[in-house]
Amino acid sequence: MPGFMPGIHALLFGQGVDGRDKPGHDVDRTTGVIMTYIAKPKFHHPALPKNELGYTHRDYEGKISTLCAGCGHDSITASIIEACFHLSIEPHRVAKISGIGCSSKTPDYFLGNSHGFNSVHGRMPSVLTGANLANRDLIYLGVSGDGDSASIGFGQFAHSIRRGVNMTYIVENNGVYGLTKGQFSATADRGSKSKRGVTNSDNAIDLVAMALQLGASFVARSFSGDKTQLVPLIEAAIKHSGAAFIDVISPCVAFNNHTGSTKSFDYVREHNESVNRLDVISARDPITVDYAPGSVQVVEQHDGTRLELRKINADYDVHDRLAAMGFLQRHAAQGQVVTGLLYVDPEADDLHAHLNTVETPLNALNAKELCPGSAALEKLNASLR
Ligand SMILES: Cc1ncc(C[n+]2csc(CCOP(=O)(O)OP(=O)(O)O)c2C)c(N)n1
Ligand code: SF4
Ligand SMILES: [Mg+2]
Repeated sequence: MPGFMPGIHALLFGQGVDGRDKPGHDVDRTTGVIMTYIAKPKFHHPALPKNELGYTHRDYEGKISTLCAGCGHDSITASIIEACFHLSIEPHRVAKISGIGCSSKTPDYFLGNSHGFNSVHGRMPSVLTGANLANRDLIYLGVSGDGDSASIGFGQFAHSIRRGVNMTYIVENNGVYGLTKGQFSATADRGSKSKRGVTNSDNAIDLVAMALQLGASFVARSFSGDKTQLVPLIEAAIKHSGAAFIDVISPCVAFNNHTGSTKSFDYVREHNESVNRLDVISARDPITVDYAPGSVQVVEQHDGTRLELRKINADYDVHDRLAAMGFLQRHAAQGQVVTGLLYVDPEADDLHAHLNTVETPLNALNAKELCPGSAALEKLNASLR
């Protein structure tokens, strides 16, 4: 294709073509190695819908994904973009923090104008906690994998949840270490089979059960293949003030999408036990939805956001932590994957409230406030004697 090659050449070697950005490059500071990436074209259709800020979906995108075609993680990326677009979030108000894994690479593919920190394997929660303590004014989005959070980072996951860090913690759960070629992770179900036919003999860690036990004030599970369920769950988690955890079953098409896997597209579709469907209505939105009495539960949050839950399971109560734990266990024993909003405490507070920290982010305190002088230090020391 003669006309095609010069375009690719231009793209790879730095000359912008047809409105496309030039390819970018990052330099690894330790090795000096240049890693290239292909930027997305900036142009978009003038009729694309805009949100309250005048932004289109395109303003919430990132670089082009390098994940395998069909990977569930890319659908979660699309859902995060959609949720942030709907909520009219200013991208520079978001800090997206991840660990290591295919899942942890995804923050590169959304919110290209936000703050980002791709940390060490399993260390996303402590980096996020530190950033949150230094600047409470940002929206914290922690993105992790089942290996990242249930294996090497299990302790970090647990402590960030029990401390009530104000964040949306998303685990893109495929039951394997995708990036390192498909070993079983700690969330792989006992008895499930690897692509090569090996049976997993270890018990699984259910991160949703753990989050409930550890005191998360918003707990949900969803499926990367169900955007209708996932997008409002992400919106509600972002609006929630406290530790919000979402476990998203996200099939790995390369290593864990076969018969015998309990994290495959087919298995989750066949065993999905959804307890409710959510709509998020911000304080500003006119209320246009009108459900039949008895089929909807309204949860009002601190900031006036209303969560309207269409109950699929009429007996399910999202305010009952203990009942949620029992419900999960009973359905897991039958091989079912329970999804939806499983628990919420709309009155929850967060780590800043527990520690009684100052309202002002540390980066906005001036020198006098940070160093109030020896008399203030003397007074503080005296109070501790
Ligand atoms: C300290 C450390 N140990 C091990 C690794 C190797 N490693 C990289 S990603 C990964 C597992 C990733 O699995 P998961 O978090 O489930 O992400 P996925 O790729 O499945 O999305 C491992 C073990 C590493 N990078 N750093
Ligand atoms: S290896 Fe699996 S998790 Fe990683 S990008 Fe491919 S399909 Fe996704
Ligand atoms: Mg994984």
